[in-house]
Amino acid sequence: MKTVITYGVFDLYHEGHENLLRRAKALGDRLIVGVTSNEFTKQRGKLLLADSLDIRMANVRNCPYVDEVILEDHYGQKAEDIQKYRADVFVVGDDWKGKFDYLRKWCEVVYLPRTPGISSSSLRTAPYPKISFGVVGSGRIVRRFLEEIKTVHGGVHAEQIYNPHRESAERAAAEHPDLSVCDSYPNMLKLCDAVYIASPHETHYAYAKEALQEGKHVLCEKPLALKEAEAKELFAIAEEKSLVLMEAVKTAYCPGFTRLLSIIETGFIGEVRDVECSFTKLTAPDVRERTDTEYGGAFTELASYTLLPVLKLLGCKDLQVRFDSQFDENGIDLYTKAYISNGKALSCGKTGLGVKTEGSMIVAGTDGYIRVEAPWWKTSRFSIHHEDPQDIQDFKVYFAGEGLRYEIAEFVDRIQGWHTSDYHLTKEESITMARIFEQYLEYRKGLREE
Ligand code: C2G
Repeated sequence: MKTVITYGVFDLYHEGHENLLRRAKALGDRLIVGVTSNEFTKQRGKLLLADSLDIRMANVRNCPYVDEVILEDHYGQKAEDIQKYRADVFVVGDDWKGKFDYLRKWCEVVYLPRTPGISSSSLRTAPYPKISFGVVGSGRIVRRFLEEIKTVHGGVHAEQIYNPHRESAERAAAEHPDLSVCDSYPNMLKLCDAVYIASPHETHYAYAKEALQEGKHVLCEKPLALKEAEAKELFAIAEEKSLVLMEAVKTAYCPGFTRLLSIIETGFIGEVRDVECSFTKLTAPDVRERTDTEYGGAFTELASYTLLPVLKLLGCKDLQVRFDSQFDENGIDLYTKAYISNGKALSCGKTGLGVKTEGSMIVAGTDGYIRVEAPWWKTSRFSIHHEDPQDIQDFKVYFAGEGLRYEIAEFVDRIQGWHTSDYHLTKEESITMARIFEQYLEYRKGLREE
């Protein structure tokens, strides 16, 4: 009995896959196929799968050449499986030529010619309407966005860029040949399907409102708005026009943070009683966030992150909010502690510019606590601790690149209708954040008037 084994994602199952499996089976008597899990597929950079895992596995199982289907969910599994199943031959398409030679230690390795002219990613792009992004702003985050959007399949392209300071947009476009500079925001809105707004905080609301009124989906950098009423209005327009409006707090969409929350929800640390997290950044003194006396400062720049776990774990209702800030000579806050409680749990979110502290997060509960390693906002490693100091459970969840790909992929998923839930960052949470920003700016204004 000669056993052949192969692996694949098999998204949007097609003749290329079938050809591979037929030729693989011809090399032996039994063919085992490992189908890659969603999480492991994402770890390998393929983000936007069209088929669910059970559809992908069912398609492979229904193939007449396949005898057994297993799930591939971690690096190193191929070596384990080949020994476990005593596979005689490992087969894969020759787009992987050389990548699996190390398996020759256990079995024959065969790279078969790919079927030309077909691939899951081309199929994934073809049937779905292309989404053309217009980008507003051309600062640091835009450069990261333009790189990250390339990792999101599904026909997603940034094609226009607008900045009132045209020369800045031209510099960004120079680095991205398929990006054209628009001379006005209304003109850009005519050319795109969705906008990514990454302009200074105080302009977000107006840009988002105009885009929504023009029927465009909006992914807006945090903070979406600095007033509760403005945030409410934006979501109302989006709902009325069946448009997607998302606040781009990248942590909310990354798999590690989602895993952290679901582990806490399952009761691993009992009832949450305290959330402490920090986000501080040492910057040059002349950057926007340290010179704009009206909208700059540590809290408006970074508190979208520190508010996220607090609102996720304490909820958005009946919150008591108090601030403590240290200001520079211009009344800009360099270090702010936001104390938020809901009658059952406490929290302290620390934000700092020009002050540096540990970027970790601690969630304290009645049965133990979770420590999320710095930078907690790129959640990838966390551990659960109990009374017994030896009783520690470690978790590691892959965080790809700059992490913007997760919010972009979710934005595209929701525009395509592939999924509609806003559970990663709900409307209520975005509106509550805007309310807390509004409270902070009133607090700061009050202190300046004293
Ligand atoms: N394939 C092919 N011809 C195509 C498309 C795919 O022969 N036109 C082969 C691939 O080479 C692979 C198999 O079909 O051997 C599954 O392809 P994918 O689903 O794209 O999976 P891939 O990401 O290539 O997975 O770790 C090994 C990988 O898991 C292979």
